[in-house]
Amino acid sequence: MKANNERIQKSVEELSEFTKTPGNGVTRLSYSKEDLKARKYIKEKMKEYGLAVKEDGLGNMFGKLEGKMKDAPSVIVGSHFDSVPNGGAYDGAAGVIAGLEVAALFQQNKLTPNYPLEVIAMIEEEGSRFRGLMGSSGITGSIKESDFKDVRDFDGVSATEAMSNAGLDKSLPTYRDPQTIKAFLEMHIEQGPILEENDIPIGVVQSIVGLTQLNVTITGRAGHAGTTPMDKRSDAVMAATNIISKLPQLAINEGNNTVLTVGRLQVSPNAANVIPDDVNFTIDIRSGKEEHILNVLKNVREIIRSYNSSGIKTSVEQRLYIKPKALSEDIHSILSGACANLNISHCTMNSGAGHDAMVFSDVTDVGLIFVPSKNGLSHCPEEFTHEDDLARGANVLYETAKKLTEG
Ligand code: HGY
Ligand code: MN
Ligand code: MN
Repeated sequence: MKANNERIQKSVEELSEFTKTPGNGVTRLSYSKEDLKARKYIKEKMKEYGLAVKEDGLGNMFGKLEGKMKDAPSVIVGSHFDSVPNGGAYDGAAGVIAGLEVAALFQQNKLTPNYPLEVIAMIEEEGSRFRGLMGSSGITGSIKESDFKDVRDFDGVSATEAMSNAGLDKSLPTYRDPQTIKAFLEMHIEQGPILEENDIPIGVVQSIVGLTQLNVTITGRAGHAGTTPMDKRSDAVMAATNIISKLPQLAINEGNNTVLTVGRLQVSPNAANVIPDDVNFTIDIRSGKEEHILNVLKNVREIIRSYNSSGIKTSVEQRLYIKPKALSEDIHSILSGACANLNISHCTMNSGAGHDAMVFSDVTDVGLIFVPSKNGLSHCPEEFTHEDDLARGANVLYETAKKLTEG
Protein backbone atom coordinates (compact mmCIF):
# COMPACT_ATOMS: atom_id res chain seq x y z
CA MET A 1 0.00 0.00 0.00
CA LYS A 2 1.21 3.47 -0.83
CA ALA A 3 0.24 6.90 0.42
CA ASN A 4 -3.36 7.81 -0.38
CA ASN A 5 -3.56 11.15 -2.23
CA GLU A 6 -7.26 11.71 -1.49
CA ARG A 7 -6.85 10.97 2.23
CA ILE A 8 -3.95 13.40 2.41
CA GLN A 9 -5.79 16.13 0.52
CA LYS A 10 -8.89 15.69 2.70
CA SER A 11 -6.78 16.12 5.84
CA VAL A 12 -5.14 19.26 4.45
CA GLU A 13 -8.57 20.77 3.76
CA GLU A 14 -10.04 19.71 7.10
CA LEU A 15 -7.06 20.92 9.16
CA SER A 16 -6.99 24.27 7.33
CA GLU A 17 -10.56 24.95 8.48
CA PHE A 18 -9.25 25.49 12.04
CA THR A 19 -8.33 29.11 11.41
CA LYS A 20 -9.19 32.46 12.96
CA THR A 21 -9.23 34.08 9.50
CA PRO A 22 -11.41 31.94 7.23
CA GLY A 23 -11.12 33.10 3.65
CA ASN A 24 -7.87 34.91 4.43
CA GLY A 25 -5.36 32.15 5.08
CA VAL A 26 -4.69 30.03 8.14
CA THR A 27 -4.21 31.80 11.46
CA ARG A 28 -3.74 29.20 14.20
CA LEU A 29 -1.74 30.50 17.15
CA SER A 30 -0.65 28.28 20.03
CA TYR A 31 -3.30 27.56 22.69
CA SER A 32 -5.96 29.47 20.72
CA LYS A 33 -9.47 28.15 20.03
CA GLU A 34 -8.19 27.15 16.59
CA ASP A 35 -5.32 25.24 18.21
CA LEU A 36 -7.78 23.31 20.40
CA LYS A 37 -9.94 22.33 17.38
CA ALA A 38 -6.87 21.25 15.39
CA ARG A 39 -5.57 19.39 18.44
CA LYS A 40 -8.81 17.41 18.76
CA TYR A 41 -8.72 16.58 15.03
CA ILE A 42 -5.10 15.41 15.08
CA LYS A 43 -5.61 13.27 18.18
CA GLU A 44 -8.66 11.62 16.56
CA LYS A 45 -6.57 10.82 13.47
CA MET A 46 -3.78 9.42 15.64
CA LYS A 47 -6.29 7.10 17.36
CA GLU A 48 -7.87 6.16 14.01
CA TYR A 49 -4.45 4.97 12.83
CA GLY A 50 -3.89 2.84 15.93
CA LEU A 51 -1.60 5.15 17.87
CA ALA A 52 -1.53 5.67 21.64
CA VAL A 53 -1.93 9.42 22.16
CA LYS A 54 -0.28 11.65 24.76
CA GLU A 55 0.58 15.30 25.23
CA ASP A 56 3.45 16.98 27.06
CA GLY A 57 3.71 20.03 29.32
CA LEU A 58 3.83 22.45 26.36
CA GLY A 59 0.97 20.83 24.47
CA ASN A 60 3.04 18.91 21.91
CA MET A 61 1.13 15.81 20.82
CA PHE A 62 2.57 12.33 20.30
CA GLY A 63 0.93 9.24 18.73
CA LYS A 64 2.91 6.09 19.45
CA LEU A 65 2.95 2.70 17.68
CA GLU A 66 4.77 0.35 20.02
CA GLY A 67 7.58 -1.75 18.55
CA LYS A 68 8.54 -5.37 19.23
CA MET A 69 11.52 -4.10 21.26
CA LYS A 70 10.15 -2.82 24.56
CA ASP A 71 11.57 0.51 25.84
CA ALA A 72 13.49 0.99 22.60
CA PRO A 73 14.00 4.57 21.32
CA SER A 74 11.39 5.90 18.87
CA VAL A 75 11.60 7.06 15.30
CA ILE A 76 9.63 10.32 15.45
CA VAL A 77 7.91 11.66 12.32
CA GLY A 78 6.01 14.91 12.09
CA SER A 79 6.13 18.70 12.24
CA HIS A 80 4.31 21.68 13.79
CA PHE A 81 0.60 22.55 13.62
CA ASP A 82 0.70 26.22 14.52
CA SER A 83 0.83 28.90 11.80
CA VAL A 84 1.88 32.45 11.09
CA PRO A 85 -0.97 35.00 10.94
CA ASN A 86 -2.83 34.65 7.59
CA GLY A 87 -0.47 31.88 6.59
CA GLY A 88 -1.02 28.91 4.32
CA ALA A 89 -2.60 25.47 4.72
CA TYR A 90 0.62 23.53 4.26
CA ASP A 91 3.40 25.05 6.41
CA GLY A 92 3.84 22.54 9.23
CA ALA A 93 0.45 20.92 8.59
CA ALA A 94 1.79 19.03 5.57
CA GLY A 95 4.44 17.44 7.79
CA VAL A 96 1.96 16.44 10.49
CA ILE A 97 -0.35 14.96 7.86
CA ALA A 98 2.57 13.12 6.25
CA GLY A 99 3.43 11.68 9.66
CA LEU A 100 -0.19 10.55 10.10
CA GLU A 101 -0.09 9.02 6.60
CA VAL A 102 3.02 7.03 7.56
CA ALA A 103 1.14 5.67 10.58
CA ALA A 104 -1.87 4.85 8.40
CA LEU A 105 0.42 2.89 6.06
CA PHE A 106 1.97 0.97 8.95
CA GLN A 107 -1.58 0.09 10.03
CA GLN A 108 -2.84 -0.83 6.55
CA ASN A 109 0.25 -2.90 5.79
CA LYS A 110 -0.06 -4.55 9.23
CA LEU A 111 3.50 -3.58 9.99
CA THR A 112 4.75 -4.01 13.57
CA PRO A 113 8.10 -2.23 13.75
CA ASN A 114 11.04 -3.34 15.92
CA TYR A 115 11.59 0.21 17.17
CA PRO A 116 8.52 2.28 18.07
CA LEU A 117 7.16 4.83 15.61
CA GLU A 118 5.87 8.15 16.98
CA VAL A 119 3.91 10.76 15.05
CA ILE A 120 4.43 14.24 16.50
CA ALA A 121 2.48 17.49 16.16
CA MET A 122 4.29 20.39 17.77
CA ILE A 123 3.18 23.77 19.03
CA GLU A 124 4.74 27.18 18.45
CA GLU A 125 7.32 26.50 15.76
CA GLU A 126 6.52 29.84 14.11
CA GLY A 127 6.89 32.01 17.19
CA SER A 128 3.79 33.98 16.11
CA ARG A 129 2.72 34.17 19.74
CA PHE A 130 5.63 33.23 22.04
CA ARG A 131 8.96 32.34 20.44
CA GLY A 132 10.08 30.31 17.47
CA LEU A 133 10.84 26.58 17.74
CA MET A 134 9.33 26.53 21.22
CA GLY A 135 7.65 23.11 21.08
CA SER A 136 10.74 21.23 19.89
CA SER A 137 12.99 23.30 22.18
CA GLY A 138 10.97 22.17 25.21
CA ILE A 139 11.29 18.51 24.17
CA THR A 140 15.06 18.67 23.65
CA GLY A 141 15.71 20.84 26.70
CA SER A 142 17.03 23.95 24.97
CA ILE A 143 14.22 25.66 26.86
CA LYS A 144 14.21 24.32 30.43
CA GLU A 145 10.86 23.26 31.91
CA SER A 146 11.49 25.69 34.76
CA ASP A 147 11.62 28.53 32.20
CA PHE A 148 8.26 27.83 30.51
CA LYS A 149 6.55 30.16 33.01
CA ASP A 150 8.86 32.99 31.90
CA VAL A 151 8.28 32.60 28.15
CA ARG A 152 5.76 35.36 27.46
CA ASP A 153 3.76 36.37 24.40
CA PHE A 154 3.76 39.90 23.07
CA ASP A 155 0.95 40.75 25.51
CA GLY A 156 2.99 39.47 28.46
CA VAL A 157 0.93 36.26 28.96
CA SER A 158 3.19 33.34 29.89
CA ALA A 159 3.07 30.01 28.07
CA THR A 160 1.98 28.26 31.26
CA GLU A 161 -0.85 30.77 31.91
CA ALA A 162 -1.98 30.48 28.29
CA MET A 163 -1.99 26.66 28.57
CA SER A 164 -4.07 26.78 31.76
CA ASN A 165 -6.49 29.24 30.15
CA ALA A 166 -6.84 26.78 27.25
CA GLY A 167 -7.46 23.87 29.63
CA LEU A 168 -4.19 22.13 28.77
CA ASP A 169 -2.17 20.32 31.42
CA LYS A 170 1.08 22.26 31.88
CA SER A 171 2.16 19.92 34.68
CA LEU A 172 2.96 17.08 32.26
CA PRO A 173 6.66 16.37 31.59
CA THR A 174 8.03 17.87 28.38
CA TYR A 175 11.78 17.25 28.33
CA ARG A 176 12.68 13.93 26.67
CA ASP A 177 15.87 12.03 27.39
CA PRO A 178 17.63 11.84 23.99
CA GLN A 179 18.01 8.09 24.68
CA THR A 180 14.27 7.79 23.99
CA ILE A 181 14.69 9.10 20.42
CA LYS A 182 16.30 7.03 17.64
CA ALA A 183 15.73 9.58 14.86
CA PHE A 184 13.52 12.50 13.83
CA LEU A 185 12.06 12.78 10.31
CA GLU A 186 10.21 15.79 8.93
CA MET A 187 8.54 16.57 5.62
CA HIS A 188 8.00 20.28 4.97
CA ILE A 189 6.98 22.42 2.03
CA GLU A 190 10.04 24.08 0.48
CA GLN A 191 8.63 27.59 0.87
CA GLY A 192 10.83 28.64 -2.05
CA PRO A 193 11.00 28.25 -5.87
CA ILE A 194 13.87 25.78 -6.40
CA LEU A 195 12.02 22.44 -6.65
CA GLU A 196 9.23 23.80 -8.85
CA GLU A 197 11.62 25.71 -11.14
CA ASN A 198 13.74 22.58 -11.64
CA ASP A 199 10.74 20.23 -11.78
CA ILE A 200 12.13 18.07 -8.97
CA PRO A 201 9.54 16.53 -6.62
CA ILE A 202 11.74 15.96 -3.55
CA GLY A 203 14.52 17.99 -1.92
CA VAL A 204 16.65 16.17 0.67
CA VAL A 205 17.91 18.85 3.04
CA GLN A 206 21.55 18.81 4.15
CA SER A 207 21.72 22.02 6.20
CA ILE A 208 19.48 24.70 7.73
CA VAL A 209 20.35 28.38 8.18
CA GLY A 210 21.01 29.79 11.62
CA LEU A 211 18.81 32.62 12.81
CA THR A 212 18.28 35.16 15.54
CA GLN A 213 15.15 37.14 16.34
CA LEU A 214 15.23 40.40 18.31
CA ASN A 215 12.45 42.40 19.87
CA VAL A 216 13.40 46.11 19.88
CA THR A 217 11.70 48.78 22.01
CA ILE A 218 12.13 52.50 21.30
CA THR A 219 10.83 54.80 24.02
CA GLY A 220 10.28 58.53 23.44
CA ARG A 221 7.85 61.03 24.92
CA ALA A 222 4.18 61.32 24.01
CA GLY A 223 2.95 64.75 23.05
CA HIS A 224 0.42 66.80 21.15
CA ALA A 225 0.89 66.62 17.37
CA GLY A 226 -0.23 70.23 16.98
CA THR A 227 1.33 72.15 19.81
CA THR A 228 4.76 70.49 20.15
CA PRO A 229 7.47 72.29 18.14
CA MET A 230 9.59 70.00 15.93
CA ASP A 231 12.76 70.71 17.95
CA LYS A 232 11.05 69.74 21.22
CA ARG A 233 10.00 66.22 20.31
CA SER A 234 11.20 62.76 21.37
CA ASP A 235 9.33 60.94 18.63
CA ALA A 236 9.72 57.15 18.94
CA VAL A 237 8.47 56.53 15.39
CA MET A 238 11.04 58.86 13.85
CA ALA A 239 13.84 57.16 15.78
CA ALA A 240 12.54 53.68 14.91
CA THR A 241 12.12 54.41 11.20
CA ASN A 242 15.58 55.97 10.99
CA ILE A 243 17.02 52.83 12.59
CA ILE A 244 14.97 50.42 10.45
CA SER A 245 15.93 52.23 7.23
CA LYS A 246 19.60 51.45 7.93
CA LEU A 247 19.17 47.70 8.64
CA PRO A 248 18.68 46.00 5.22
CA GLN A 249 22.00 47.39 3.96
CA LEU A 250 23.79 45.55 6.78
CA ALA A 251 22.59 42.21 5.38
CA ILE A 252 23.37 43.27 1.80
CA ASN A 253 26.89 44.29 2.82
CA GLU A 254 27.35 40.96 4.65
CA GLY A 255 26.43 39.01 1.48
CA ASN A 256 26.56 35.18 1.59
CA ASN A 257 22.75 34.96 1.38
CA THR A 258 22.44 36.80 4.68
CA VAL A 259 18.92 38.15 5.11
CA LEU A 260 17.31 40.60 7.52
CA THR A 261 13.59 41.22 8.04
CA VAL A 262 11.59 43.66 10.15
CA GLY A 263 8.32 41.75 10.23
CA ARG A 264 6.40 43.11 13.19
CA LEU A 265 5.97 46.80 14.07
CA GLN A 266 3.75 48.24 16.79
CA VAL A 267 3.26 51.95 17.56
CA SER A 268 1.78 53.29 20.78
CA PRO A 269 -0.52 55.01 21.40
CA ASN A 270 -1.10 54.75 17.64
CA ALA A 271 -3.23 57.89 17.22
CA ALA A 272 -2.95 60.41 14.37
CA ASN A 273 -2.66 63.42 16.67
CA VAL A 274 -0.27 62.00 19.28
CA ILE A 275 3.51 61.98 19.03
CA PRO A 276 4.28 58.27 19.63
CA ASP A 277 6.20 57.45 22.79
CA ASP A 278 6.64 53.71 22.25
CA VAL A 279 7.58 51.60 19.23
CA ASN A 280 8.17 47.87 19.27
CA PHE A 281 9.58 46.01 16.29
CA THR A 282 11.20 42.66 15.53
CA ILE A 283 14.38 41.95 13.58
CA ASP A 284 15.00 38.50 12.05
CA ILE A 285 18.57 37.83 10.83
CA ARG A 286 19.60 34.60 9.05
CA SER A 287 22.59 33.16 7.30
CA GLY A 288 24.16 29.82 6.46
CA LYS A 289 27.26 30.71 8.49
CA GLU A 290 27.16 31.83 12.12
CA GLU A 291 29.90 34.45 11.63
CA HIS A 292 27.61 36.42 9.28
CA ILE A 293 24.72 36.38 11.74
CA LEU A 294 26.98 37.55 14.57
CA ASN A 295 28.50 40.32 12.46
CA VAL A 296 25.16 41.71 11.34
CA LEU A 297 23.87 41.40 14.93
CA LYS A 298 26.83 43.44 16.20
CA ASN A 299 26.21 46.17 13.61
CA VAL A 300 22.46 46.21 14.34
CA ARG A 301 23.08 46.68 18.05
CA GLU A 302 25.56 49.53 17.34
CA ILE A 303 23.04 51.39 15.16
CA ILE A 304 20.26 51.01 17.74
CA ARG A 305 22.54 52.10 20.58
CA SER A 306 23.58 55.22 18.61
CA TYR A 307 19.98 56.50 18.81
CA ASN A 308 19.98 56.72 22.60
CA SER A 309 19.67 60.38 23.61
CA SER A 310 18.15 62.51 26.33
CA GLY A 311 14.68 61.90 24.93
CA ILE A 312 15.01 58.49 23.25
CA LYS A 313 15.77 55.21 25.01
CA THR A 314 16.31 51.92 23.17
CA SER A 315 16.31 48.31 24.37
CA VAL A 316 16.92 45.00 22.56
CA GLU A 317 15.57 41.62 23.73
CA GLN A 318 17.00 38.55 21.94
CA ARG A 319 14.02 36.17 21.72
CA LEU A 320 15.68 33.42 19.73
CA TYR A 321 19.16 32.36 18.67
CA ILE A 322 19.99 29.11 16.89
CA LYS A 323 23.15 28.20 14.98
CA PRO A 324 23.13 26.87 11.41
CA LYS A 325 22.71 23.09 11.46
CA ALA A 326 24.04 20.26 9.28
CA LEU A 327 21.65 17.28 9.24
CA SER A 328 22.56 13.59 9.53
CA GLU A 329 24.46 12.30 6.47
CA ASP A 330 23.31 8.74 7.24
CA ILE A 331 19.67 9.69 7.15
CA HIS A 332 20.29 11.91 4.14
CA SER A 333 21.48 8.83 2.24
CA ILE A 334 18.59 6.68 3.49
CA LEU A 335 16.11 9.36 2.31
CA SER A 336 17.92 9.67 -1.05
CA GLY A 337 17.93 5.87 -1.34
CA ALA A 338 14.19 5.78 -0.67
CA CYS A 339 13.64 8.34 -3.45
CA ALA A 340 15.76 6.24 -5.82
CA ASN A 341 13.90 3.01 -4.90
CA LEU A 342 10.62 4.80 -5.53
CA ASN A 343 11.98 6.16 -8.79
CA ILE A 344 11.44 9.75 -7.61
CA SER A 345 13.93 12.34 -8.84
CA HIS A 346 15.43 14.29 -5.97
CA CYS A 347 18.15 16.79 -5.15
CA THR A 348 20.16 17.85 -2.14
CA MET A 349 19.43 21.34 -0.88
CA ASN A 350 19.81 23.75 2.00
CA SER A 351 17.00 25.41 3.93
CA GLY A 352 16.60 29.20 4.27
CA ALA A 353 13.66 28.56 6.58
CA GLY A 354 14.01 27.40 10.16
CA HIS A 355 12.47 24.07 11.16
CA ASP A 356 11.95 21.91 14.25
CA ALA A 357 14.38 19.51 12.57
CA MET A 358 17.23 21.90 13.43
CA VAL A 359 16.37 21.71 17.14
CA PHE A 360 16.14 17.90 17.13
CA SER A 361 19.50 17.74 15.33
CA ASP A 362 21.12 18.74 18.66
CA VAL A 363 20.02 15.47 20.27
CA THR A 364 19.40 12.87 17.55
CA ASP A 365 19.87 11.94 13.89
CA VAL A 366 17.57 14.06 11.75
CA GLY A 367 16.23 13.87 8.20
CA LEU A 368 14.24 16.61 6.45
CA ILE A 369 12.65 16.48 2.99
CA PHE A 370 11.01 19.29 1.04
CA VAL A 371 8.11 19.10 -1.40
CA PRO A 372 7.49 21.84 -3.99
CA SER A 373 5.70 25.12 -3.19
CA LYS A 374 3.63 26.58 -6.05
CA ASN A 375 5.37 29.77 -7.26
CA GLY A 376 7.67 29.39 -4.25
CA LEU A 377 5.07 31.11 -2.08
CA SER A 378 4.63 30.53 1.68
CA HIS A 379 3.54 32.38 4.82
CA CYS A 380 0.57 33.65 2.82
CA PRO A 381 -2.92 32.38 1.88
CA GLU A 382 -1.67 31.54 -1.66
CA GLU A 383 0.62 28.81 -0.25
CA PHE A 384 -0.06 25.58 -2.19
CA THR A 385 1.43 22.12 -2.70
CA HIS A 386 -0.22 19.53 -4.93
CA GLU A 387 -1.53 16.38 -3.24
CA ASP A 388 0.57 14.22 -5.58
CA ASP A 389 3.69 15.95 -4.24
CA LEU A 390 2.50 15.47 -0.66
CA ALA A 391 1.85 11.77 -1.32
CA ARG A 392 5.31 11.32 -2.90
CA GLY A 393 6.87 12.86 0.19
CA ALA A 394 4.78 10.63 2.46
CA ASN A 395 5.94 7.56 0.53
CA VAL A 396 9.58 8.58 0.96
CA LEU A 397 9.01 9.12 4.69
CA TYR A 398 7.23 5.75 4.96
CA GLU A 399 10.10 3.86 3.27
CA THR A 400 12.61 5.66 5.49
CA ALA A 401 10.60 5.14 8.69
CA LYS A 402 10.24 1.43 7.83
CA LYS A 403 14.01 1.11 7.48
CA LEU A 404 14.80 3.09 10.64
CA THR A 405 12.24 1.21 12.76
CA GLU A 406 13.59 -2.14 11.53
CA GLY A 407 17.02 -1.78 13.03
O1 HGY B 1 10.57 31.36 10.13
C1 HGY B 1 10.76 30.26 9.62
O2 HGY B 1 11.72 30.04 8.92
C2 HGY B 1 9.77 29.16 9.84
O3 HGY B 1 8.74 29.31 8.93
N1 HGY B 1 9.26 29.19 11.19
MN1 MN C 1 7.12 25.51 9.13
MN1 MN D 1 6.65 28.89 8.74
